[in-house]
Amino acid sequence: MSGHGEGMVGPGPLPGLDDLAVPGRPVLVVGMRVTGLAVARRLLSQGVPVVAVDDGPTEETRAMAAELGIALHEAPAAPLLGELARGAALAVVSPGVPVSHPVFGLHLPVVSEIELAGRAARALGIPLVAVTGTNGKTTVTTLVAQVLSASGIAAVAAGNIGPPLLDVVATRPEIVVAEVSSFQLALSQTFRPRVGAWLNLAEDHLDWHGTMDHYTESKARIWASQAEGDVAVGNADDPVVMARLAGAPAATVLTFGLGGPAPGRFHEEGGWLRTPEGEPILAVSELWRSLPHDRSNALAACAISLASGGSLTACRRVLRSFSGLHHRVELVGEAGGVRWFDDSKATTPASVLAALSGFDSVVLIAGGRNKGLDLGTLRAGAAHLRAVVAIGEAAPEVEAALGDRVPARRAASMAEAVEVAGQLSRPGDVVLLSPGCASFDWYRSYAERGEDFTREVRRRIEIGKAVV
Ligand code: UMA
Ligand code: ADP
Repeated sequence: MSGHGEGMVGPGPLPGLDDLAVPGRPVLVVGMRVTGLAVARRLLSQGVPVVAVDDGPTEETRAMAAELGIALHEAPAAPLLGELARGAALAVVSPGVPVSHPVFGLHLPVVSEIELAGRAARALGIPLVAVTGTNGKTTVTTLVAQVLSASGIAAVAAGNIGPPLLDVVATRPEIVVAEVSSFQLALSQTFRPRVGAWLNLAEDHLDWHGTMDHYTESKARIWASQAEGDVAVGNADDPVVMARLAGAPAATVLTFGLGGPAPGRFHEEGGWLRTPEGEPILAVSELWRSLPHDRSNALAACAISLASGGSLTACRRVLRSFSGLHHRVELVGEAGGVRWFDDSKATTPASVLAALSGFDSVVLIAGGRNKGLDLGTLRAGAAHLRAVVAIGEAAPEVEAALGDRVPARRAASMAEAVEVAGQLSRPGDVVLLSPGCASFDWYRSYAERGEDFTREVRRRIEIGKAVV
């Protein structure tokens, strides 16, 4: 079967996948976008037949399946799916396929792509550093990859952050820093990072997981297969993470937290980020920004990087030069004494509250597609608000959460939201797009939502300048 998708699959067959395959029987790949295509290409290149299922294919999906020469079953009804499952050795499902999908319960082993990637990495001796948590994964993963690179270790960031882990492992890098989501962990069996970090836990993705218990158990899988020689890193300020860390099987446990020194804890003291031994890493004032979650993320990145072979000098250099990621409390512009921030990546109430904690008087633009979360928790940030502009499908929930505390207005488009927020703001205020919800009601991604906001804000600022 070689020849399919050549040039995108890395050099040579990957070891470590044989245990999962049954000669002559296909693997059922469910979901054919970024993850599914990577899995299909990899398996085909190794001579494993693939049958694909996608419940919402696009023209591109169809074209890719045709190019790979595989059968694509579009939203198969239960009998056909059952028949495909009976013939298959295994199903590999994409992260977006929820546990309520009928592929579960068909007496067919079901795994995620990181399970395949983890097996291959182990067989190749490529160390995996994995980062999970409700919020801060991408920021910390980016920082760790940068610190390792600055330490002279050729590290590659992969996983939920963008490039599928399987694709990256296939290029045989020196080390991989993997951002792993609860979806990916939920269907892992033997995934064993050399260094595994769990940053925090708050309500998220309940539309996928069904219950908070299932979400928590999925996250806890980051540590479940660790053993001798591995390092577990957890957040000392998060009681659920700490409770799970107490039972983690890793030989070495490190923590990070803002609550002062303790054995094995990267901490803050006297205005400095410090190692567990009290050695100064960096003054908090030298960070790109110093909201509590920024300091926590910086400490986490140091703990993970040093446990993965990075140097303290590189931690200092990277933390000094880092300026934050796009769409995460990013300053878009300032006009008339009002600063406008894009925090479109805030898709949970917890991340909205983290952003609000940095400002005194905010006009908040919030709403979108709720992921099954209690938006009532936004009330904890009411003291920081001047007003709220509710958008998208969850607008009534945002109004119900905050409408009795602060003025609330509804907007039917981003342009209107920006206009209304401008009217409600006063000099010295911040206007913050921090939706606490997914973007899929109006957009294809949080990035598209952030770009739309940025465009509207810039337009408004330009018009303001022209009027003056
Ligand atoms: N599909 C089905 N049946 C379903 C659900 C989806 O067939 O029941 C199909 C869709 O029609 C589509 C495909 O599955 O064709 C989409 O699969 P997917 O949603 O898993 O998306 P991928 O393109 O494979 O991207 C995934 C991650 N997406 C999700 O977790 C939802 C990407 O994370 C990740 O970057 C990528 O793999 C590579 O690892 C995105 C994300 O939103 C950024 N992640 C969540 C988050 O960060 O909050 C966890
Ligand atoms: P993730 O990859 O887990 O979604 P990101 O680094 O992309 O995390 O940040 C997503 C959102 O969460 C942004 O709004 C960001 O400001 C916020 N955030 C980042 N780190 C934390 C943290 N440690 N606690 C709470 N919120 C955070």
